[in-house]
Amino acid sequence: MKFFSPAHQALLLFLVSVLPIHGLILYSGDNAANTSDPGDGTPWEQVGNISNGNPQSNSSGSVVHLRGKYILTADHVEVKSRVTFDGVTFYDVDPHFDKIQIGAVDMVILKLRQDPGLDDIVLNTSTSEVPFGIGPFRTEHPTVMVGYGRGRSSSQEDAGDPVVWTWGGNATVAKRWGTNEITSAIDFTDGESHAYDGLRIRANSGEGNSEAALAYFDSGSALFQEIDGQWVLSGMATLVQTAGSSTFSNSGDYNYYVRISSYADDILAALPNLSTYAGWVTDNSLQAYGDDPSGDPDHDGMSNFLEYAYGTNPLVADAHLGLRVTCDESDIILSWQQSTTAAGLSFFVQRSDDQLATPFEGVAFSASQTGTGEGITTWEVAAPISGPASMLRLEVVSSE
Ligand SMILES: [Ca+2]
Ligand SMILES: [Ca+2]
Ligand SMILES: [Ca+2]
Repeated sequence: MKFFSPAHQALLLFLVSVLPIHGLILYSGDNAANTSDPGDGTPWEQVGNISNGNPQSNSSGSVVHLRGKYILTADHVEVKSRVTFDGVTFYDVDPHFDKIQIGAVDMVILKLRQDPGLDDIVLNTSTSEVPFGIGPFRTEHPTVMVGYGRGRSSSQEDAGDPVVWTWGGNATVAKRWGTNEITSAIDFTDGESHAYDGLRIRANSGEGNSEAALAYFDSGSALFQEIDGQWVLSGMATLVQTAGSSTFSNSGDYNYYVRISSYADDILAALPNLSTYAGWVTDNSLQAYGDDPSGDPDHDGMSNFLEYAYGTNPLVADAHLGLRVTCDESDIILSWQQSTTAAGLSFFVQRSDDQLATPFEGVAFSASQTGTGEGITTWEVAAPISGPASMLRLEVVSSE
């Protein structure tokens, strides 16, 4: 593909300027406990809640941020319109993106309209999630559950012995963390056509107040582990052993997660490749608005291809971020930003000294990088003014 910046059409010399499932239940039972970042490196900020805008009243489950605009949740979680990671800022779920199920796993990828600006999650690829060895030789990784669902019933004051906390009532939906330990890896089927490699945890007594179990709206929530000094996503919550309550004892309730290490490659392969035009089209849901490279659905004068190359938004009029032109006494100065994600692009400055009567030719001006930004770099070329009327243009060529 090859495109020219439309700004060249007005680029006459001497122009001064051209426009150019369910919250965690804690063993301690406290509905208000563990509702802020544990501060141990757990990727707390990456877990959110999916709702129609009010997690307290219309939540359907939890989500885990993957990278960019993409999130994971359980297939059985109803897709609703909004996601929040902090209860303050809400992001629209993109209705033009068809959720991607990973095989027969109770796990899907959804897409947000906007990038929440969170770090990329690290998916666990090690099969050492399950503790091994016995006694003093036992090895286990620090394991933290983070869910954004409803806590225990606030009307229940005594959990009894063994400890049985009931869910729901007028408990609040909030992000919570708890600790646990993986007991085993299992082949799992749920009777609803899902079959997958799973991980199992057990709600135990005697493991401290932060020992936790899944509850309402924790489906799609995260099981993080610190493995070899790095916090990774080892599990995504799918099921609990009993609904409506959590039993903590030596043989307490089981909770189930998708074993991420079995599917890390599949998850990453399912995401669009943002270094290609086709992947960028998917990322921007341009199929719904017109994805032709020469199209201009936001009517800002920049084609979709140039928006891809410049790293601008194809659905927002932001042509001021594309090619800009200024002059000083001796030079025309072209400046622009370009995407650092798009691959195989080359940018060439070309000149015609006779108002298009002669063909444009490449000129030997080397662009210098003037800065970096979120996903972009900025560039500038100073071209000496010569002749009575010259035109410059920027050619953008893709190797695709
Ligand atoms: Ca346990
Ligand atoms: Ca446009
Ligand atoms: Ca635009």
